[in-house]
Amino acid sequence: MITARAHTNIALVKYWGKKDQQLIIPQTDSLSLTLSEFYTDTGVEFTDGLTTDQIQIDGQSITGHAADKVKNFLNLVRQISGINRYAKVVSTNHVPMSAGLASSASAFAALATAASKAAGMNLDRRSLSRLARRGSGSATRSIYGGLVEWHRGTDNASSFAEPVMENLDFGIEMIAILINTSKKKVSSRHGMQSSVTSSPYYPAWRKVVAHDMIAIKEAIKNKDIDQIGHIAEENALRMHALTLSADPGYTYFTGDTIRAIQAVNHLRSQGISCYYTMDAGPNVKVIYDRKNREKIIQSLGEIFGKEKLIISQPGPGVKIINK
Ligand code: 2P0
Repeated sequence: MITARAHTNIALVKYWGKKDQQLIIPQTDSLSLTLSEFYTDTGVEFTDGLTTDQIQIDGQSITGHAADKVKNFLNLVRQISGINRYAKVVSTNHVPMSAGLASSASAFAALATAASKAAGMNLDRRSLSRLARRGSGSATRSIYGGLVEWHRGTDNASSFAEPVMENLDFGIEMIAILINTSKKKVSSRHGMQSSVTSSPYYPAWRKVVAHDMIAIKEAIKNKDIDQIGHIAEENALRMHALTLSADPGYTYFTGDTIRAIQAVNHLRSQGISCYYTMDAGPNVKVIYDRKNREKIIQSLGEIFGKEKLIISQPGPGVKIINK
């Protein structure tokens, strides 16, 4: 069995919409930070004697929609590699306190890496990034560590990620505030498509991302955490405006999401710089310079409880962790 470890990522410039739903070609570029604290280990073995793929996640055999997504992905790997055996897949999510932050990004980045290797292929990172993309868009970026850009491209060959800065030495850090860990009502896949087809703001979003990609790469070059955080915060709010402006409109925010936003704004008004971002769920992630960590923990801990705060550093790219 070949086992790979991939870390999840938080988008600072978000991916929210596909141009090609089959190949998962996005409407826009995006840029993320890979995170040290949240990762998935996935083992894959193609063996004789199986009559179907066997998939186990966190100790449970899975069936239904989640299993179908994995089987479709394994079909793709079989098609590319020419292998004709079924696979045994064993996957474990490492997320502190079973926080509900497990993500398809780390899952499909680990699966792409383990399955392609188990099928006898030796793919380079760019090819792994393309392959991971076919499982889930955000997985495209989780092949690499640090700050990572996904070029939207126009076809399978041109849509892949690459690192912007892999080893980060300028103190950027993130706290995840665990607000609600129950399963979301609107999946990202459905939600983003609804935004593409029904939000009148979608054309403006494409322009926002084109602008933010240039600005954030400049901020990264300057190692300017305030500028990175500011761009990420505005980009997140504008992504969430696409959910509110869809038909039917919806939101991933809860009351506690707003409370967290207000808490970050309050910290900033006190001269402690930190910035928020949210994905397709209510949890809020706070980006800041690690020199401000204690003050931020103190303040957010008073509101949410320190046990609800998880600190994460920038994380590494995908690795095979056995032979
Ligand atoms: C992102 N998100 O850039 C954005 C921001 C959530 C909000 O990518 O349909 O699970 O599998 O390609 O990657 C979540 O969507 O969606 C996501 P699919 P995915 O990280």
